Amino acid sequence: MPKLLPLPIALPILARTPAPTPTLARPAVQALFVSLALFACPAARAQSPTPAGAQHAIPIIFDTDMGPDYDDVGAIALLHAFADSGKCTILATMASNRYEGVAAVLNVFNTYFHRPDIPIGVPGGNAPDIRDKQHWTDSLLANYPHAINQNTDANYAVTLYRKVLAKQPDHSVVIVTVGFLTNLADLLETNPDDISPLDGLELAKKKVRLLVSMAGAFPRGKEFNINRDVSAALAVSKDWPSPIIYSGFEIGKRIKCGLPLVNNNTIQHDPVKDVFRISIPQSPEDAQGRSSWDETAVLVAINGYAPWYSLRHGHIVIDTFGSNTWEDSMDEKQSHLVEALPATTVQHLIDHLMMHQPQ
Ligand SMILES: [Ca+2]
Repeated sequence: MPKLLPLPIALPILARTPAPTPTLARPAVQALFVSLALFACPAARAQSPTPAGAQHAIPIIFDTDMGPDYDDVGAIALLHAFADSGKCTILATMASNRYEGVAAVLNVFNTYFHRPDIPIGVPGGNAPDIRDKQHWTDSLLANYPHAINQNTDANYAVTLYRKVLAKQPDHSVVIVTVGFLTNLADLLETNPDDISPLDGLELAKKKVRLLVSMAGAFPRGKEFNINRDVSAALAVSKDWPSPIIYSGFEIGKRIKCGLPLVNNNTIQHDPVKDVFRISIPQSPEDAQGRSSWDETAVLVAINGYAPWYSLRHGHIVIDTFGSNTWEDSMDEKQSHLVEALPATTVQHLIDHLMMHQPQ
């Protein structure tokens, strides 16, 4: 399923964002060190030791539609690779897609990477219900262990968000969404309860440091994650209290990943490899690898945006039909990524991290 939907007549053809961007606000040295350290490892196993002086492990919540596209699979592989390197602690994995089996698929990956007990959330009935056309989810559920079988075995995502956030230090949590904004919009609507005396907006304001979201297209477009739950994307874009970094459609589109993993004969019985092995041959447009929208969001959420990207500050403007534009402003909490290094640089990094094997 294409990530970019047909544009309405009123919008011009999508063009890449020009890059008159502000100077990077944080040092690029740490992120560059990490990328070079990763490339220095000759084995398939992606060792990425936390450099001396690096910050503590980032508490992170991963919110994904886990299909219909399969870049979500690359994204969760990166997430666990970073967790194994000590760069993040995975607090929860949330689904924003309610097809039956999505919780079990998340549990497959968490189990494979030796974290079977990571809490899993599933959305409410207002969420999209969209399966993968390549049937990689069916293959995973048939071939890999998972203690969770039904979505009803998992938590309600909004309740899990409240529980997880309530226990974390103030302004510490990073949320990365690579699917619909359904759960976050629903969280904002929650009232005080026995989990927290704060409503959803105040809880997010107190606990969340950063939201990184693969959503939108810049400077304008009509993108899948926004279009499939427009009301949620609108609510989050207007009311979400923490800084937001958007990774737009144009960022991941040209980053084609997966072939080195598929062609690596030393890696066997790996669910990440299986998904790319099954799916790449089914689409001619994936002949050079699958576009890596979701992986970029995880990379930025954990490693920061530099040196690969700079930020363009302002705010996203979403219309009721699911199209978006961008308005520049240096005062805004929102920003979107702008390419600062060639897409192939990120491609090599993502390809390497996707070959990470569980520790
Ligand atoms: Ca996704």
